[in-house]
Amino acid sequence: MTGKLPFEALSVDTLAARLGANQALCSHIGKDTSRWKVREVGDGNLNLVFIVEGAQGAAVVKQALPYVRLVGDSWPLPLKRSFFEYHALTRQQARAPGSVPDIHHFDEGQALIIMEYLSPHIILRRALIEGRQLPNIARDIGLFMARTLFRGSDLHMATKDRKADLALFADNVELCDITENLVFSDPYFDAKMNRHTSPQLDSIVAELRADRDLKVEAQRLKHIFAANAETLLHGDLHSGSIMVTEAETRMIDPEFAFYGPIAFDVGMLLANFWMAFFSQRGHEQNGKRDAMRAYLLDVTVETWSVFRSEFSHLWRTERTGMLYQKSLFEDQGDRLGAEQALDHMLHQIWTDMLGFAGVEVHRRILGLAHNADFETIADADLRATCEAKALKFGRHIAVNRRQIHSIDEVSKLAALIERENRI
Ligand code: SR1
Ligand code: MG
Repeated sequence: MTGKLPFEALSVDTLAARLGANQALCSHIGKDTSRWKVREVGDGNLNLVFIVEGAQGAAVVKQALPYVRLVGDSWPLPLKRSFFEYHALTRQQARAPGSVPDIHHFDEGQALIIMEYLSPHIILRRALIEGRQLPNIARDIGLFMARTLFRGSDLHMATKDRKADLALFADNVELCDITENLVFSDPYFDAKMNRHTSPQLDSIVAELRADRDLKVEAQRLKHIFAANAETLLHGDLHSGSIMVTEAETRMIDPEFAFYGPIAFDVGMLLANFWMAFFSQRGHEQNGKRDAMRAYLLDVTVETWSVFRSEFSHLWRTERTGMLYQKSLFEDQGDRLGAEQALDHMLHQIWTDMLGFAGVEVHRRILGLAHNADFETIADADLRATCEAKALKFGRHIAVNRRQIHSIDEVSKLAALIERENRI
């Protein structure tokens, strides 16, 4: 297959014939296509994902479709998202080595990426639903976020390179548009594709949509998201974009990558841990989940703490970009000035992170793209109880984000809301 052929979606039946001559794939799995076994395993909202096993190994073939898979061809979506995913993966690999799958091949015309098959990894969201406590995720994800977000910004990069990258990723318009609508606006009015657990949540949903403070805050956050081109974001860093084993953590799927605020990735990620926390009650039938709840709050505390300390370390050791130059601080013996600027920056990230987390929680319960943490709770009353608590929590951290000063305070709030009986 070459990039010059017209785009054609792969299928389980055509993949071996179409990719049988692909050197990169053959070198990883073996060239005898009669021994290839192909499975389509995509369970995300947008793309095809195949696992191809051959005599010598396995690989993943991910292909974009010209529409949103979740909705169908009534919602066209450009294939170029595969280009942004490929370029984001190469940058993440350079900035946080070992944190993403190895890339074997990229074909822009066919919008496909051939990459390392991660095994026995599973999707983090699934592990958390099953009640598994993974010991390394907070450290691994905290480091990934600090390294990619710091090293992709004007704190570290030569500004010429950053501006070139900014221009490259600025074309990821349609995927930004999805986030701008689905995260920041649609949950707060009766948008066409929204859905929620009904009738159980109807009155709460009506209250939230009439909540002026919340709507204003969501739009302030949307403004920050759209206007603060601070660093190269993963752009969709939720627990469905992370693969894990007991020992290893890898980030996948950065097709929403673009230059945006550092706090966005951090907020989206922590929101998904908080949603996992509030959903545990719905998964309790096979044993109590008290320890799992405590674990999840510990994970949020540790993730934030690792992020903070690695970001601070990079600030002190790799601040080579045009922002907060050492010539203004350390070189004049003013180390405290640099620390003051760092505190200021971390405070801003903290405050905005809480806001982004709050709206991410809301959109997963009120919008189009729900998450399995809640969706797999079959009893609608029980699901609504979990969701209502998460909605209340999300509203509190979004609207009061400037008055919340520590992650322990957020853990206490989550635990308090979880213990409340009434929704
Ligand atoms: C129409 S796409 C819906 C959601 O799926 C992706 O994973 C992103 O989270 C997006 O918002
Ligand atoms: Mg995805």
